Amino acid sequence: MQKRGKICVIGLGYIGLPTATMFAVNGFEVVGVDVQEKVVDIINNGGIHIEEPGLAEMVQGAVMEQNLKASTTPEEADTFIIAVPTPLTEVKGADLSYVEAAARNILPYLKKGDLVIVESTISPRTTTDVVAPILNKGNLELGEELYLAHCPERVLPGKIINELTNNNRIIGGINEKSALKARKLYSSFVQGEMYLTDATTAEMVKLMENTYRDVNIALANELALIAEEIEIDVWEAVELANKHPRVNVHLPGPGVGGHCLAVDPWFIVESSPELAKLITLSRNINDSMPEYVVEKVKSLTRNIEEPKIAICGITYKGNVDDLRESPILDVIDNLFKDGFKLSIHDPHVEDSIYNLVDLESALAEADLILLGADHNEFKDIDPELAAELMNTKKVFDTKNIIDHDLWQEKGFKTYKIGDFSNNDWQKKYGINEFNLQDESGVAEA
Ligand code: SAJ
Repeated sequence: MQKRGKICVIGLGYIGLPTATMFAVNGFEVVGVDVQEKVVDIINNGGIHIEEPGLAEMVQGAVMEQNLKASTTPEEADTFIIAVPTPLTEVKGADLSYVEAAARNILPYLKKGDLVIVESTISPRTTTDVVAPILNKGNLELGEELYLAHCPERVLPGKIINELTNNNRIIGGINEKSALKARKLYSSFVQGEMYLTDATTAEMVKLMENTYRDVNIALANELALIAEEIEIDVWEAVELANKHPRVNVHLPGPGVGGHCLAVDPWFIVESSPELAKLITLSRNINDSMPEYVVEKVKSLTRNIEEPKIAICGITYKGNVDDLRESPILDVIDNLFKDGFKLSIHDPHVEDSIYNLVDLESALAEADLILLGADHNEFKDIDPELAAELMNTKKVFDTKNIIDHDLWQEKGFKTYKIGDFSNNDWQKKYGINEFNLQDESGVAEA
């Protein structure tokens, strides 16, 4: 079959691999480039190294049909898509070194008429002030002979294939010709609307989307703590508030993780530190949630000698295998430092660092289950089985996923973030007074 063109995708991670695959199954010849040889080998053998529903079959098919291959070096192509990570620097700025390296690496392979697209999330003005100057070092006139656009990815891990197809897309060109060329490319599979703008606006749109969500989650977390103080259940209150047609309060949780919400707002703070007051405060509120969880765990186990905590779910959110910026990892580190015995279970993660065990081993002789991620599997944990295995029947459900009535019927004390009603220890002692003793002088759990 006649190919629609050749695409070279730099970076085969959570965004690069699904994007490369979508183009490959839609008529393009695609070479995906990654610095990790292991990743390249896995893909060339038709496998995948990340968890994403529907992706494995697509990669396998595309590799078998020879529409997709992986390599450690770029090749000549008509389009180059940069989808490498932009981590936080130590001072919470955007580390653009991978984007810069990718732009430098493709330079020798660029020819007249090619299009370069940056999909990585980048700080304001990176396309024009960082990427363009690198590409300008070649002998092609940018905007006339070589086209450049920023088309931020906006897909939700766990739903990437569907969202790549159906989401609206922002196309930010360094000039109109670049934007039009990029739109034509994505129209090969994107069914959502495509909105053309300039590159800097596109950069800011992407950052604004994740900042909007982060700020709203910070609000939900703040409201959760207030709910405990005024003795109501925040989950019920949020549900009722959201009955209003113009209100969408987000949900509280153990913190905000992932490589997007916990990172992107800092890029705005870095570029406008004096002005980004609310954004900074929200980041700090969300970053303080793991500490709150640790304090609660201490409080809930304070009269148990050498309590064992069964931590279920360590990913940054449910039904993914991604540990990046996961707030539960902070919780684990702190509980570990405080000398707690921990047994850790996560059916989505293969990792040697955390000594992961199966569910039953995790629950055996535990004094508290700490549910840290809303994996579907956890909704079905049988409280009777848990009761048989555990020493103390307590669950702290940070994502509010279990059926609390059912667990309570089976003799468990269940706890949520932002809920006063189940927290009988609080009724007695007041919300922030951890480690207090009851009238008899015996510390209560
Ligand atoms: N979370 C809450 N409360 C909520 C919603 C989420 O505490 O009400 C937490 C989650 O548990 C998780 C974190 O926030 O720790 C982030 O999860 P998420 O599902 O909100 O987002 P991500 O990081 O998986 O993906 C986001 C998406 N952005 C938006 O929805 C605006 C996605 O569309 C982006 O493509 C992605 O960031 C990205 O790559 O930037």
